[in-house]
Amino acid sequence: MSPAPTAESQASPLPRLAHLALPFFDDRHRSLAHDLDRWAVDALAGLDHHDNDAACRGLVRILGAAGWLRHCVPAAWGGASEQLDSRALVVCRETLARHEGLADFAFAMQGLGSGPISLAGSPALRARWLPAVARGDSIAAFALSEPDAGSDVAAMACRARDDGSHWVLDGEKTWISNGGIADFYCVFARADEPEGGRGTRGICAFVVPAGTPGLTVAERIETIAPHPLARLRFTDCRVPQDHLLGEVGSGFKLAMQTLDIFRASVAAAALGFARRALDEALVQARGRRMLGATLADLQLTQATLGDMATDIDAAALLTYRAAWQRDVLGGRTTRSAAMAKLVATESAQQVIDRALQLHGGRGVQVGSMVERLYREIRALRIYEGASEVQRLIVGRDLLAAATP
Ligand code: COS
Repeated sequence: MSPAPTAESQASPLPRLAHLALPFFDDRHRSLAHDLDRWAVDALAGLDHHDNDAACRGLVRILGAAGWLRHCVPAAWGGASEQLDSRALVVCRETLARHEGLADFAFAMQGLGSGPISLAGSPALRARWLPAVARGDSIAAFALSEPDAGSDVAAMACRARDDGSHWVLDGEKTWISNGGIADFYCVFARADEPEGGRGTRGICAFVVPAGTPGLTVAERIETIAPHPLARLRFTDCRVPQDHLLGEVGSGFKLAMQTLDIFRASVAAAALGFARRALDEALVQARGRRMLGATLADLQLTQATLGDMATDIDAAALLTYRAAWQRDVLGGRTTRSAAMAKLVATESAQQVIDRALQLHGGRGVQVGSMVERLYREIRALRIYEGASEVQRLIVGRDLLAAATP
């Protein structure tokens, strides 16, 4: 039996990128999207998902060799622009996610995992890791969450002790993307003992190279859309003093600043998945016959497609605004990034669910594109701050702004 037509096999290149004809972007962003989209058609076709570690390593390598990972680090260390360019990150993630979720993951983690070094690393740490991240020679990871401190970062228990010559880390980190395959981890741990065990002031950030004695992978974690993920254990894990990122106690703010940049890019990945779902839904609607017509002839289908496109555009405007605000207006973009992540991930879930419904039985068949998208999107409503956290951040920010 010949495979069902997919949006990929029927895509014409130009309308695919028409959504970037907006004032938020410069021509260089549009060119980037166009070039990456063309590259992805061949480079990502037929990716073998059987061994995710190998697939991920391979993706980092080819993304690096093709120059796309240069958008994950600043220019002074092999990057594409002076500072991390939020719109470039958004364009890359949206485009990659539309083609292949694991490629988006591999790209995103190079940025998030090295983000604290880009923002606060010493010249030596930057020179050691960032060019290698941009080339795809080193794999990065961001180790913030703990078994009992996911949304509530200030409740972290992982300890950092200064023994005079080294920082000594003890504790656990979990749900760490690239855990087990990363070459280094940006790890957050507390150097204080706050009353009640909760506080933000003593949190520090460190670079811990893989292979450092005392750092072990305690467990590999399987998820519904598999990617390398692990729980890490630190036992008397000693890193040199100069592996500290920024000042003692600046780790919480550094984590939040990193997330402020990358949350808008999570929104972009959700957009990429949603756009792919709409592409697939359009192919299905035009091709599938029922009740003596095509699905597309039915008003119910037309209304569904209308809802999907409208939700995507609304999410896109929030996402692009957040990235533009950071690049062009500067300052803190916590609120707009949170709004973008909240709306784009929640609405992408709905868009993909509608696409799956239009596919009927084929939609739940393992291996179909919409089935994959259905699994891919779910974690985005949780990682880098669950939807509930984004709502809380927006609400708090509103209240703070309204306080005389
Ligand atoms: N940028 C810079 N500084 C920030 C900041 C940001 N985005 N957000 C908070 N801060 C600062 C605050 O201004 C405050 O500074 P002062 O102590 O100088 O006043 C300090 O950090 C503490 O902030 P706050 O009181 O808001 O801390 P909370 O513990 O209440 O924060 C939330 C709670 C839920 C907002 C935080 O823990 C969070 O974002 N959690 C989600 C974490 C996440 O995304 N996890 C996923 C892991 S990566 S997959």
